[in-house]
Amino acid sequence: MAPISDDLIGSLNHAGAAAQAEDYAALGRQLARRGLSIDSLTERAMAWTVAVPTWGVGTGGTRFARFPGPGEPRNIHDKLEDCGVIQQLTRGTRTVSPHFPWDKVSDYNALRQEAAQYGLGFDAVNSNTFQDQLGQSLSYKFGSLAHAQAPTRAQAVEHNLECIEIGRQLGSTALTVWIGDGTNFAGQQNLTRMFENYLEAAAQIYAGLPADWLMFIEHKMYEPAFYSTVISDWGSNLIAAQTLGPKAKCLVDLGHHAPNTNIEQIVARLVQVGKLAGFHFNDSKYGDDDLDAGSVDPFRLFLVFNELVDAETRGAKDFRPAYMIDQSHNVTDPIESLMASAMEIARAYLQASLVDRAALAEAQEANDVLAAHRMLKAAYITDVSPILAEARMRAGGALDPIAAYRAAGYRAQKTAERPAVAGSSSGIV
Ligand SMILES: [Mn+2]
Repeated sequence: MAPISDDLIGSLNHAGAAAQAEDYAALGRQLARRGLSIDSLTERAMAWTVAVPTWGVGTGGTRFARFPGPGEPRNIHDKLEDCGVIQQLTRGTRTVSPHFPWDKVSDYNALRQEAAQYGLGFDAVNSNTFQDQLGQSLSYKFGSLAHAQAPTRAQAVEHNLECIEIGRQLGSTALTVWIGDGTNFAGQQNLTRMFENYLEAAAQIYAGLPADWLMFIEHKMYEPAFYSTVISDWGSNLIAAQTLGPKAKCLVDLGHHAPNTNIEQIVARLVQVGKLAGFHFNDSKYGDDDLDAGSVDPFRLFLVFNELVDAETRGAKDFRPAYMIDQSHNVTDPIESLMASAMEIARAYLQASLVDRAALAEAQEANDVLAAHRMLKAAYITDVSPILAEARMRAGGALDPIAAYRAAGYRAQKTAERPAVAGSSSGIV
């Protein structure tokens, strides 16, 4: 079940094939002079995948307003179709990350098969105790897992256990937990007791994890709480993960740190202690902006991947990070933004793969500062676009996914098929 015509993709690829072959050959010669095989890099690009969040295909919003886009997905079925387009054209987004209760259905086995028809599987499931649902008995206004009152904490634990059960049916093997719990006023709550409440409740979720599952804990500096947040930084996150046990790991969302924080160093630390769960990729200028990956600071994205590829190369212990996009698209077509972001993330991964790790270690050993730095820069400024395009084309995707998407007229078609509905949810965590 292909949302876009394969014939259209084929004819567009055919039109661009000669120029692609020329660019690929030229880059191949340049990389060969540097001792790198373009074919093995292309294979590496073809093996790469990053998960798309189901909420990312809808238009996001801010706390001021949401400006709905035309032909938005109305439910999980529409969302899977849109994620299917992203995978069909880019071939680098083979899983989706669902969010509950937003993506609830009555038959998860059927949903799993529906996703498989688009070539999609399910990544980590996300719980939601940061808003109240219709008919919910206790409110999360003053918190969920860290709430002052035990019945509210128990309700939040129960929801997470339900998410695990749904995820099990979908073939997922991880639960991502982000809570908005915190305070807006000094004195509102006891800072220590809140964290103790969280740890006790999280331990009950942890106890419900199947043997092969992981629990991803996501920290975020502030928002919706603005005075204190329970899991505000990687320190609190690491304490929680270490307290809970080996199946709990720390998820890094690139927008959830103070401005100018050295995120790549946090990544290195978490890798070193075997506690890196994975990523929520996006970009940021000031805070949790959820801008498109690589759109503000592509060099930082590269430096994060430099740590990841370094860890992969040296076979770091317990290193199998889950990669996911977490963005809010307010002024672009979400499908275009997600395709562009997936390609930027793959680009950073590939650029980091160009670094000669042995030569870099030698320069570091000799304290040859500029040589070491220039090795990173040489990798970063290499335009690997022809490799990414080749990988897409060989896997049956589009040479230029955004051009193919526009030529297919998918959005206009969906605008006719999907009348707008009021109150559709969008996520910003
Ligand atoms: Mn996130």
